[in-house]
Amino acid sequence: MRKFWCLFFMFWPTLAIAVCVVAPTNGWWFPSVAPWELGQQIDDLFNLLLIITTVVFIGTQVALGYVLWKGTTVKKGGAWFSHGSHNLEVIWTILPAIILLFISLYQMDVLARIRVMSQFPEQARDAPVAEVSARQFEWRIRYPAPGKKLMPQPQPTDLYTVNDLHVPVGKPVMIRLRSEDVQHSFGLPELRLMQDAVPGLVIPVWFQSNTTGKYDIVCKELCGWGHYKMQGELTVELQEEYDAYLQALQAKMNDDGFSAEANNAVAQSNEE
Ligand SMILES: [Cu+2]
Repeated sequence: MRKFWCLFFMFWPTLAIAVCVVAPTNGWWFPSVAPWELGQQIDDLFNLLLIITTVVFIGTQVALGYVLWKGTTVKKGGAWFSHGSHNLEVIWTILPAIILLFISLYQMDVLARIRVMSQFPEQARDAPVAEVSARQFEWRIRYPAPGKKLMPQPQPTDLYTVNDLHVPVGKPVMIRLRSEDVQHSFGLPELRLMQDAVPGLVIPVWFQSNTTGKYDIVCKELCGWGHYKMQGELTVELQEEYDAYLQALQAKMNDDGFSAEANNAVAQSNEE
């Protein structure tokens, strides 16, 4: 019976590792990374952390399995006790400390490029393409009118969409991320990007896609009952298509009688 329990407890970590090994080839892994340098670097960082944790996981599970198996052969009354090993404790304190220190230093450069605004590409920093406001349960998007700059405060000429973000291909773009109610998280899985949207803060986020196409925008923070349906679409298109899109959006809003007053009303309700 003791052998059964030993095998039972060892079965689960073995199964977990087996699933992880076959996952990438079965499409149970991340979507493939969009072609941009920082996305690839984030992916590489993730893989490095995965390798480190996998090695540690296998090591500890093998040690656990060894101890369990040894325990199955102990005769009644034959158990031995240990008061621990000073040397072992020093090793398993210092070794993780060194690994954690290495990780924290190693990832600093990539983290700074994503998070620190002074490290953003100048082109993106100077001209945010849109303001994305998360709210239960949608992404509200405010663009400046064609040829205008996005201002911190909503302008009468601004253009609005919901769950539909367009950006030009091949150049760094920046959005201003806000939340109108609770905490959300703006996620672009294919670009390996994730940023919390925090009420009361305007957080700059930059990214770049070097191929045209459509990507998912998902909420990565449980934000209420409708969290699951908080999905948008990122369309990366040629500069001409992007310009035409904004023109068409402007024409549509004019046709719909989406006047400056109405715009202001939306803007004000956004502010509340
Ligand atoms: Cu959300």
